[in-house]
Amino acid sequence: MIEMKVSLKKIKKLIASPLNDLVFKAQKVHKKNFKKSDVQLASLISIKTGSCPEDCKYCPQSAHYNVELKKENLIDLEKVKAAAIRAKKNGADRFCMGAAWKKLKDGNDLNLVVKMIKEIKSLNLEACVTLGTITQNQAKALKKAGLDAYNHNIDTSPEYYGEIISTRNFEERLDTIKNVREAGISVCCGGIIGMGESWHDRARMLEVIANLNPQPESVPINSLVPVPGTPLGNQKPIEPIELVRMIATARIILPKSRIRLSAGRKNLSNETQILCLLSGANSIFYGDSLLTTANNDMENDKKLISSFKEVDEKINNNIHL
Ligand code: SAM
Ligand code: DTB
Ligand code: SF4
Repeated sequence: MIEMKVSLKKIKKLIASPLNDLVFKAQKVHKKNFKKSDVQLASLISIKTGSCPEDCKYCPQSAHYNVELKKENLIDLEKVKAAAIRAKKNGADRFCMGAAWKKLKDGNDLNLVVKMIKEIKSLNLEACVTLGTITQNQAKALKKAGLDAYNHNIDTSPEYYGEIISTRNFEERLDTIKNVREAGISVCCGGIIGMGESWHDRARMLEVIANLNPQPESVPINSLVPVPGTPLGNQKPIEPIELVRMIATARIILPKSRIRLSAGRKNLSNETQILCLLSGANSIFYGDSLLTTANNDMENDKKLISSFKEVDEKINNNIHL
């Protein structure tokens, strides 16, 4: 297979193109690659909360900052099972478990996570975990348990990475992604906007993601949730259209990936969210909370998805004319 490189120049040209051209292009790519109005609902649970040794400046779970947070050791299987059953009843398709670890430990932690994955799979949900750095053998064990996807974000550009995290480097992130891929688990890899990065950094982040070979099946685009007590707690929110530009560009250069409109939806109007879905996002995090912060109301989300489907149908059938 010939590897097609997505160039930084192309990405920058897309991101900066007139909004209607960008969104139109993204819609064409989207319609070619996905069934219309297919929006996956992914629910999240934090299985181990806070006291993380890493110093990610955006993260309320880092032990380096003074954040009001209920810390919790690895929770038990029954709690996960109950949450997954609830998520399924509420209509979720995918269940993602996150742990505030630098790396996964063999023994009790790995064994319990394996049991959790089996439980999720027995409910016929897609299973995703995000547990920090993992080794080749751990990736194999997670795959054997039935894990569908592993989330490991690069978060920002390689150049800006050091401004945001000092306790690990960018290359280590790529190593774990490689271990996940080689074990046959699908890759979920995205990042965050709104951390003070430039448009160059945003384009570079997309460049790295789009040139993973094969491309990640799933790409979460998070907007920073500024949490008081973290170094980015006072960060100014992004303009909603900046997010639309990121999503539409991601859709074009990652034509077959599921682009996830992720953290930060609480600050977005319904209209902005619909515009994100029309620009190529085809998943949201769904449920009362993200990992440690609040998420949008589920009833409102159900209404949002049905208004999106309505608008999308109209566009498909040209009855808006
Ligand atoms: N500890 C593991 C790791 O960092 O890979 C897994 C959990 S970590 C919380 C998962 C992802 O959540 C991060 O990579 C980051 O992209 C996102 N995240 C964390 N805090 C956030 C915030 N305040 N706003 C937006 N995204 C955030
Ligand atoms: C991802 O990219 N975003 C989700 C999921 N992967 C694990 C996490 C968002 C966390 C937002 C802050 C919080 O709730 O702690
Ligand atoms: Fe720890 Fe992950 Fe938060 Fe970084 S993003 S502090 S690694 S939980």
